[in-house]
Amino acid sequence: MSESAQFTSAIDHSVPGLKKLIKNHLKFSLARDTQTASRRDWWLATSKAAQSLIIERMIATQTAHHRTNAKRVYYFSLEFLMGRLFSNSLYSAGIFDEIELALQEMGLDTETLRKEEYDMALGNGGLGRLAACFLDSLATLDLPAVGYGIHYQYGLFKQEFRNGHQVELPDAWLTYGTPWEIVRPEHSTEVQVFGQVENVFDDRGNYVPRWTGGKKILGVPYDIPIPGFGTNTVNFLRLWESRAPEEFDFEAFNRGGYGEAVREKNVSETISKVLYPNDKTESGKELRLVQQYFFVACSLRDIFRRFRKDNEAWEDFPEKVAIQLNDTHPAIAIVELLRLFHDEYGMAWEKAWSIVTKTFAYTNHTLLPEALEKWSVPLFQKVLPRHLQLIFEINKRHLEQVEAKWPGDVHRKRVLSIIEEGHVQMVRMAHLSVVGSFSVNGVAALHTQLLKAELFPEFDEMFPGKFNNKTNGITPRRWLLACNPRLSTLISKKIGTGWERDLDKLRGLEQYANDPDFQSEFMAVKHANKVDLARIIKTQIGISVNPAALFDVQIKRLHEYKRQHLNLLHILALYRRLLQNPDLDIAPRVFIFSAKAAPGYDLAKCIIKAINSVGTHINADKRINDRLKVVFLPNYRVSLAQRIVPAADLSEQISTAGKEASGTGNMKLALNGALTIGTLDGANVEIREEVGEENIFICGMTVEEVTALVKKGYRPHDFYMANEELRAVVDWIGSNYFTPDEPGCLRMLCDNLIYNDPFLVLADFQSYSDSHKLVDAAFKDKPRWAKMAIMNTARMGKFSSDRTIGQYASEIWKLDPVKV
Ligand code: H2P
Repeated sequence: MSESAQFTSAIDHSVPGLKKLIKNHLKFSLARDTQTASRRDWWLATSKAAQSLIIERMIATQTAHHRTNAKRVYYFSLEFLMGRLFSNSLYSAGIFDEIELALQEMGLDTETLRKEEYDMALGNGGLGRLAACFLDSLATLDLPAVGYGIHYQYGLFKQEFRNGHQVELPDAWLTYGTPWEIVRPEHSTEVQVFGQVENVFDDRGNYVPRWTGGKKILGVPYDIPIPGFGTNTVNFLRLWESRAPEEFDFEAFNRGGYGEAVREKNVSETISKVLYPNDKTESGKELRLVQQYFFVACSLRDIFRRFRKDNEAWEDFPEKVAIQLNDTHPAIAIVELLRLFHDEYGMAWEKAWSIVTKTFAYTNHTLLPEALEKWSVPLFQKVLPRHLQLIFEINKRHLEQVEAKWPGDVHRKRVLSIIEEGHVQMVRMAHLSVVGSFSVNGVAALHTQLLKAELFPEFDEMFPGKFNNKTNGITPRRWLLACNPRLSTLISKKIGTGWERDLDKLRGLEQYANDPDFQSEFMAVKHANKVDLARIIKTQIGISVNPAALFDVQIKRLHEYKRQHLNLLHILALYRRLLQNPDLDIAPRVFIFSAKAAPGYDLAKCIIKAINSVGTHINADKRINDRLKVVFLPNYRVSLAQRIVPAADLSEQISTAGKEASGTGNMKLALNGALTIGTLDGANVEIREEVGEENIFICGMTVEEVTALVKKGYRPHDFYMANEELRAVVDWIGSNYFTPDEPGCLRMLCDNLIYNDPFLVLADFQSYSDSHKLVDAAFKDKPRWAKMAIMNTARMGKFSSDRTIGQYASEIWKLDPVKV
């Protein structure tokens, strides 16, 4: 471990001290007095008070990292789904209780204030949220780290429903600024895109290719401090905003053309304008590539500057710098680093490439072919002409190695090539990432196994040992401590604190799983959380739900492979059973969905419409006596998840086996005492290992069964014909019964199921439906359910992102903590 720096705070952490600090911010930063301050003012002033403590530690941390010339990890990600930072900052600053008291004395509370904050929604789903959990763990484990990404002006779209259809609205989260970020104009940096490659004489008289004539863009960094929990370390997330290098063209302005004068500026600023939704459409491809290059190019320049402050020799670069690529989105960094060394610093190819391949590590998050990024060669030629040349050279050398290993093996060369041949040549970014990184990891054991066996078997053979697994995790600070104060308090009362930094401690709860008193306390917490959620549901969408019912939750991106429509088929089957047998004895259920569909993804949008229409119908049907309710909460986001997760009884994790790389919602829900109904997919497999078979409901086909069925030729129509109930509910969807005002609008979903069904929904229906009967029986047995729920919470220790990050640090990055 490196030497530690001294840290003493200049700020008074007592309740009176914090009260004064908040009031000072109200007055001097916001020009308000206590009489006229709005709730937002109080939230801002309290946030700024917390931020002062955090910043003090951030300065100390950065000094310590600099003084010890520590190795740092740089987490490159196009997405950081941070959510709200208020509660997290208070907990991490170690002043949550004091602030709560200080606010109380002024007639306020944290619960009301935190709602004033706009979610920082700079991500689509699991991948972006994982990055946010990782930042939290890195700081908590005292690991020197910087997150790098884009300062999007608009986050993921806001979702509304109109007549059950998704409508997308802009997410202008920055309109009134945020108290958490600090602009760093002094670290602005210039990069270029487009242009051409010319041969010129370098300063040693060599005639060499140079990238010239491109469009210049200025990157301006904004820093968000990332405080660790229970430690002084504060790392930061640095997000780049794009600007025009010159404010605007004065010459054009003087000629009278204001529009012309600011046009240049607008083009440059477009780059950091919007986060791309996880979309399948072709539109905006060029801009997306420019975004990717822009942020990695800025970040690498920033890393160079920091490295050069404390180091002389470039050979030492991998000793001081590890760069983790969060999916292939930042993979162009591999080529840019090579270009900087080789073209700009005149380093020989072999040496430059050797440093590059000791610096990068790549995380793969998906096996779905449509999600593996490819850029066409003509597009590359236009946006990054020199990089394209370098990619061809990297590929040439790579294929020479393939040839050396497997002489004459054309097939191997074709599958291993970074360039995909075809009508239009494509650059395979995943291949580039594998070739340019020293480590490639999957995000759950099963995923990594499939990564090696199915997606990259030839690469695994070529680079033995390069592939490894790092099962995902979630931060217990946000996903238990902050989101579920009732359960956190109960846990700490029972087994003491310390679990927030060592989640395995929750095992201490196991011994109380059969204790009737503890069971009733545990379930009382769940009930109170359900009452809260019921209130939110009522205010948001006007539906009354019974908190005693089973809350059955599916919250995640809307995607065909995640199979929200399988859930819907089961809801319809239950509804039909109740209509045909009104005395059917089932525990009342509330089905809760929340999800955004990518704007260009028609089938996903159709599934939303179907759930909403079926829900409206069922919720209004008096005959079933409130035994079923279907709720779709609009605008799914981190802060909403934080309200749903603590209130869930059942967690739906029903992707087709082999398709969900890991899942992290499964971990959040189980940690908060929800039981999982799920397929043997992603991290569900490991959750089952941890909680035990008796505490989880597993259903559906295994990966092997899926593979066998697809190989044999899957015909959904056969399953449809063979199962009367299934046929009835599928036909029901397609029949206009639920959408009389919009005939035909669910036809696409129905036809897709019967004639296409690429994710085998119909094949898994019966098993899923049977499994739900077991859920129903278990829920009616209150002590049994309570025991199972407690066991889930108690056995989630493995899924702390602290465990995950600990493994990345020791096994991939070789990174030591620095105590501040
Ligand atoms: C993805 C995968 C998840 C995985 C997550 C983080 C891309 O997230 O599909 O299985 O857990 O990355 O590794 P998501 O589907 O939630 O957007």
